[in-house]
Amino acid sequence: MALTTELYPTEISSGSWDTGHIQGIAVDEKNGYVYSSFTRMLVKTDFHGNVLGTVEGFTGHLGDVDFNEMDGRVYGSLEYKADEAFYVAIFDVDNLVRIGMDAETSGVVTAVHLREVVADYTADMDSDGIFDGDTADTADHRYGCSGIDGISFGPEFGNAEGPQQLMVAYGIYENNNRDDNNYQVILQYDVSRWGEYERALTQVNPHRSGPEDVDGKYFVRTGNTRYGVQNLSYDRSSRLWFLGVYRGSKPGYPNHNLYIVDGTAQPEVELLEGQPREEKGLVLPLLQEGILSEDTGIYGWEFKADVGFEPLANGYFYVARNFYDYSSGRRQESARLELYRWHGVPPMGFARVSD
Ligand SMILES: [Ca+2]
Ligand SMILES: [Ca+2]
Ligand SMILES: [Ca+2]
Repeated sequence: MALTTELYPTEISSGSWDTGHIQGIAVDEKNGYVYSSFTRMLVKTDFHGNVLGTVEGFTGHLGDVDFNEMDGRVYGSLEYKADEAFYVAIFDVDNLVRIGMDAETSGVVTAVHLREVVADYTADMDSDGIFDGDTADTADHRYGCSGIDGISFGPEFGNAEGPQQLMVAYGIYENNNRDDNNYQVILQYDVSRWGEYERALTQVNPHRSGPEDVDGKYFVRTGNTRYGVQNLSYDRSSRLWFLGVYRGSKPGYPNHNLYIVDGTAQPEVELLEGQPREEKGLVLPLLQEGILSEDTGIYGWEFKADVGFEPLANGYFYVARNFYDYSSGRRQESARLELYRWHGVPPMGFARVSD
């Protein structure tokens, strides 16, 4: 059932599940579906929280998700760090019609491998001949890359009228002892050419079918965070990109939990600060609004946007609030989506919409 903005429920239950915590949400407004990633499963509900189906059996980490209005499918970031395999998982959600569908054998999921992420994740930055693997306590991982999480469709940066692209943000390890991890990193892909790469998910023997190169790579200077951009979202009405993060702890930085990029602002080629070798990159300026840290020039906001954050029409947003549900006698991961409206006044920028 399609909804008008007057009919958005002010709360939607995501259900309670034996899995990891909620990681991201995607909304198909036209058909009235909500998709929630719970780390090892994808849940499909309607706007009343009725569960319509699940995809289960992911052995990796399913992160943030977004709905592609062009092809009617859901795209999510999917990591297998031990295998050094990083994917965009693509869900054929029209066929997601029952609970307990299998990630590999149901035919609902295909995956496209992202070579660029492997190169940065596995970079031996101190050139000691050893890649230290999945740990934050190392000089390895270019830019501090821990993998991928935030994902969103939207126009190319600085070209808000342009065709939609898929943007995938890096996870970045929290490490206060290095200077090359103060940028968020966002990869751009034109998925209209991805048909040739899509393969079924093969988790025991991860396939490597995917584009050789990115279609864009951008840097946003926020200071270090804990695991980078958790939720990435583009809001058409404001033309803003929202980067929800787990707060970092690096001294000298403001360490906010939300940063915003103006989708109309032009990226500029700049020397990237703090890199071990001189390196230039396309840097995106932060929106020059919010809470300014005078020392660093970094603008940020204070709003939890890290486990599910999705722009709707006309300035409305659903934001996930995660909690444990003990009602079954055991601890289950649960969440509810709360309706907010963007007003742009710091520190939060948002007001709760209630009945
Ligand atoms: Ca090393
Ligand atoms: Ca996450
Ligand atoms: Ca997203």
